[in-house]
Amino acid sequence: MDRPALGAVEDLAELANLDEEILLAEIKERYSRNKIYTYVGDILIAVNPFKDIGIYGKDESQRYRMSKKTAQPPHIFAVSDAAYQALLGHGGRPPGNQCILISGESGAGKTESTKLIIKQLVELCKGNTQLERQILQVNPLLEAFGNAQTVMNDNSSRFGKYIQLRFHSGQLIGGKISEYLLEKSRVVRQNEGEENFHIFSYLFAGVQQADPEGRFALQDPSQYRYMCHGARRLKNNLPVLHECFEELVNAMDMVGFTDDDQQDLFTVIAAILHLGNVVFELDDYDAAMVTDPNGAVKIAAKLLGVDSEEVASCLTSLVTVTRGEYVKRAYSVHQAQDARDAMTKAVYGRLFGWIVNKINQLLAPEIDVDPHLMTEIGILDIFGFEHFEKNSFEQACINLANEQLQFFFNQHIFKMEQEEYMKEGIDWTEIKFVDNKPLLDLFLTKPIGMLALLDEESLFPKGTDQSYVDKLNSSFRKNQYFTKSPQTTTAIFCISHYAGKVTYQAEGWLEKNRDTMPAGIIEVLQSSTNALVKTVFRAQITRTGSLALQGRRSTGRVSKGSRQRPIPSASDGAKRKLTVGAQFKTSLSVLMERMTAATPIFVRCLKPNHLKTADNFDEKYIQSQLLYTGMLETTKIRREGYAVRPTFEDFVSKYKILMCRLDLKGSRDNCVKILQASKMTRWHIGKSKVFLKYHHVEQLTDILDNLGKKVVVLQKIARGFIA
Ligand code: AD9
Ligand code: MG
Repeated sequence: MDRPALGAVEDLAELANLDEEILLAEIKERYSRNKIYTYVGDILIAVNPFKDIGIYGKDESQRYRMSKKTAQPPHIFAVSDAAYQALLGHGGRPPGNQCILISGESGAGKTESTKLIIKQLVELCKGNTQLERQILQVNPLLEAFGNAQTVMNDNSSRFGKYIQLRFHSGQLIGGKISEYLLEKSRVVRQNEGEENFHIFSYLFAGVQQADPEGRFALQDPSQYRYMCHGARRLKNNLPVLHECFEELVNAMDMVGFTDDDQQDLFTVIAAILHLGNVVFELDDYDAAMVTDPNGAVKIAAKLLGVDSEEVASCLTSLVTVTRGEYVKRAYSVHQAQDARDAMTKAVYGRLFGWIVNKINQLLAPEIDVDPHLMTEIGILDIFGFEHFEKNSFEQACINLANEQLQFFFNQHIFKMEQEEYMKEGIDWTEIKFVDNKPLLDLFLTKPIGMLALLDEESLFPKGTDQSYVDKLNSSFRKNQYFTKSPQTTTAIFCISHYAGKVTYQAEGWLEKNRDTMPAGIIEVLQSSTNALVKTVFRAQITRTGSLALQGRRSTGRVSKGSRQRPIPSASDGAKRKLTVGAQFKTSLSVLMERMTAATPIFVRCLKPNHLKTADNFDEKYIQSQLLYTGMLETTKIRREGYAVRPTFEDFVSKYKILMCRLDLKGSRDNCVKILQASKMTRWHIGKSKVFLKYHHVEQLTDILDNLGKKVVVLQKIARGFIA
């Protein structure tokens, strides 16, 4: 047989010869022809084109509606279609929850893919409902507050999200978002070449609409410390940013944020900008004081609806009660600056939590649906693997989340599948894969994983970033994934992640993990006259770090909840404030639990170059991504393996019609009879399951369809006779 032309094969699992070079050459050739999507069995590879290739219009949307996988070229819309069909129970499996897991490094195209998947899902179940219009606007809204320009991506997600779309009888009835670890530190500090969250630029560009009366007292963006890196780009891009502001307002209108909500949000953003400009100096007694009590602090306090002197006092001193007496301890200038930044981060973090909560209230299922009749498609879009010149606590958490996702992928694609072959007695040659479990253990094991040690050090009064690194150095001196710095006096260490070696600077980790608020500030903010500020600071923080609002406004929607384990909240007994690391660990495990309970569909995004440019395929860079994601092994297992594995009962119940016998029992023999009648080859029969390849399911569906057509014709003929 002739070898197909390079780039012509749409499913790499069909390639007869397979090695790393062939994989790379196929993907490269397809990319050069703007064919950015390629299948590896049921997994979709997507190479970021960094340009509009015009393949997401109405025509394509129509083409990938209840379509067969092999009938159309690979496409992200096909992923939505596959998930939707599986949700409804088409194609060899019982109906059930699905989850789409999108991975890839920062800037590889995960968020764009997420938006396209949701757009197509809405098209597939289109009922032209208000809810569908709301759901389409959720992403632009979240991106304004949660995304920012970084070195790796101009629209980088600085939080992870899991979007659950809920269905009843194939109709969209609600949605829920879970957010993971917003990078709050960005509000107060951005690295060289990076910017603050988009919302700050949008507010400057739309200030005339947002603040016609000039209450925000905003000056030129270059005047604000928190805008230090974005001010110049802002000025050069005003028309574009103004459009972004208008889009944001439209999105908020559409999702259901009232004018008051929007005004409150913008007010708090303006307050944060002023808060950043509060500076301190030492007074005659060597105590920190606000340099200009009538300046930035006054405007910020007014916008936050609190007393400016109280804010100034909380930022410059700590009041404790010892044996019934108030003791006031003055801060140094440095401590005052830290207190100011901690306050800003808390305000922004809670604001973001409030936005997510509000969206969830607005998208909660309106109708009273029995949770057992509700199915869902979850879409995971996390922050991609990051490796900057300087990597801090945020990068460690982001990279841990990516390790966890890679582990989940390995479990599903290699471990569980191969274990099933063994258990079911299928003749199988093991395909090896690189197991990253030791890396998860390095971070997560108790009591000596990196996060546990960080918690220990954070609670220890004398703990420092350096003492934490010293502990890491001694605990992991024999761990092959951990490398200590040759200079033991610097708080630096290296971790060999699945996606590459990353050097971490531990400076500030303890404080970031503790995430403490200046004493007294919470009380001050809880007494605010600004409704939003008051609400978010009266809310409880749950064990996963999200907000649990008390006395929330009723939306008139009734949510019956889901069958999943509810996320435990801090009010469930644990009064002690959890560290950021502990919250993140819990939210990761809840996420894994949810994903395990659903059928996963994987999308692997690849980034073709570091420059974010179109038509630029950096072979080495792509090759490294193929290597660390285990793409060659994945292709092999998809080529040799059996991706669909229904039980005898499920198989017979679905296909017994092919034998024209509705009373057929779900036995091994009956499965064999059906398979032989279908004239297919290369299937296998295990001890309790049938082992099928993807094309088998399509072939069986074709036979069923043809049979259905014949029945219709016969019915018509019969009716003709009777008439
Ligand atoms: V991060 O981990 O959040 O930093 P992502 O989410 O993987 O990252 P994103 O989806 O934001 O990356 O894509 C980065 C940029 O690539 C987008 O802003 C687009 O400019 C570009 N992109 C991505 N996918 C497509 C596409 N299918 N068509 C055109 C695309 N451009
Ligand atoms: Mg993203």
